[in-house]
Amino acid sequence: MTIRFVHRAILASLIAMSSVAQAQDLKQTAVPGHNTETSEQRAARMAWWRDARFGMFIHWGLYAVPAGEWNGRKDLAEWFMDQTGIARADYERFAAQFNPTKYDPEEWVRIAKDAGMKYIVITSKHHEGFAMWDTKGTDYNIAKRTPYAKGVLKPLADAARRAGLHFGTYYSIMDWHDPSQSPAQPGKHYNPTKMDLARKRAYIEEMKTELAELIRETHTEVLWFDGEWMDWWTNEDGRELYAYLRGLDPNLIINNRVGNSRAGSLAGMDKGEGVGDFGTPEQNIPARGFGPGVYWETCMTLNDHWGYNKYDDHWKSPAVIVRNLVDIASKGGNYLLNVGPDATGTIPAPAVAILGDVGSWLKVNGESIYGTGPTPFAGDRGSYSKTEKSGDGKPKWIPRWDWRATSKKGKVYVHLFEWPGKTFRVDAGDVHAKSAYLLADPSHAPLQLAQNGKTLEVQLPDKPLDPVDTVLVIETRD
Ligand code: FHN
Repeated sequence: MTIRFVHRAILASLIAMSSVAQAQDLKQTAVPGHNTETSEQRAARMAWWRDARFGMFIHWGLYAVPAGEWNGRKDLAEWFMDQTGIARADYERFAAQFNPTKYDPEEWVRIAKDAGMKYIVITSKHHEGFAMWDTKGTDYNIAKRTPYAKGVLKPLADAARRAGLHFGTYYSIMDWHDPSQSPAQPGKHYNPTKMDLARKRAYIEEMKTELAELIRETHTEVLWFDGEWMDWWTNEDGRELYAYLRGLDPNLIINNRVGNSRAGSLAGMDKGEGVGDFGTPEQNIPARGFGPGVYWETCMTLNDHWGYNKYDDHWKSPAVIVRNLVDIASKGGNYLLNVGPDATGTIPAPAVAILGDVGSWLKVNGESIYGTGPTPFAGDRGSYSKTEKSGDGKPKWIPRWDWRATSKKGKVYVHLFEWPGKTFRVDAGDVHAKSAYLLADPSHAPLQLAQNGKTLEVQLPDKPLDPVDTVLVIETRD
């Protein structure tokens, strides 16, 4: 599904208005008989994921074969079946053409690691219903139906772990191929599918079989559900599935799309009581964070498609990606950035180049991202207008883009996107500064710093060390 980037500020403020209240619910995801987990235990289970901050999303499936093109259309990708209304039997033919001989899981992991990403989440089964491993749940899978004749998930999981990265799997609840579900408009659109309720239990058991295999065979650490917005999938179904999966692996981390509490909203946070461990804003960055104890992760395309589209060269720049990552970390969230490999098993070269540049920035400035907490300052994300109102009559949120902050015990990292000139001045709030230096300056030469009550001033050199983001480190007494 292509989403051209609307003006970031408009989208952020629209979403901001609705997200805060929703986030509170994620804290109380109670699952009967399973939720004896204290918030400390939960924090421990989520620790690696929260500290990682940056991951690679991989959308790969049969839709890579047509590469975005069909009957003159060039805007297609993983929603090929729904956008063309093609019959299942015709779409199945792409399986015979799917033979990714260039697939090199070590190379994919190298690209992710070089980009500074700490975990990988790959589509095990997208809406098309095609399984990327040799599952007993359906014979509509890569081992049974393609000339490649073997799964691609376990080799990637093993390569990721050899490189010290964590591994997760995306799984769609909606299945455009499964006979239990029928297209919304036959011949036109599959989404949102209708479920034959007499076959729902059997489909859920099939899902459990497949998910248990993913846990057992790939030791997936994150289950990234999606395609949950149909009326036949309920929060109760989500709670049951969540308890079943955490029963199989108590360390599992499961997103909030296991339930049906987003109401399909791209804001990605739960409306009312939710299920799952983290919220999933999609193609947007919330205006502010959601406070301690609320986990969330923005997922985003690197161009305009999740799946491979050979015509899509609307790539985001490394600067945009770095600043998105910083913006998200400053609000206490994670960033899951997507690539869509082609049918040969190759990640597009422009994506590899952009990720390489992002990785270069993280090689110098990684400590200001990994394992950090949100900003301790009030003003870096923006402020409420004293005059303008937004749609709901509340003061309008005016985001700012010149700097952000992340924090760790004893340190605050000020990310300067725009150089403030000779002096960086900020209302320090509860921060008590003792010294400052620039992170990219290997000598960490001390900068002149003065704090008079809440006003903190740091004298800066004339020019930034990095035009994308120069990190000013403030060491604190806290
Ligand atoms: O329909 C999917 C889409 O193809 C893609 O997988 C994204 C990724 O988060 N999720 C759904 C749209 O919300």
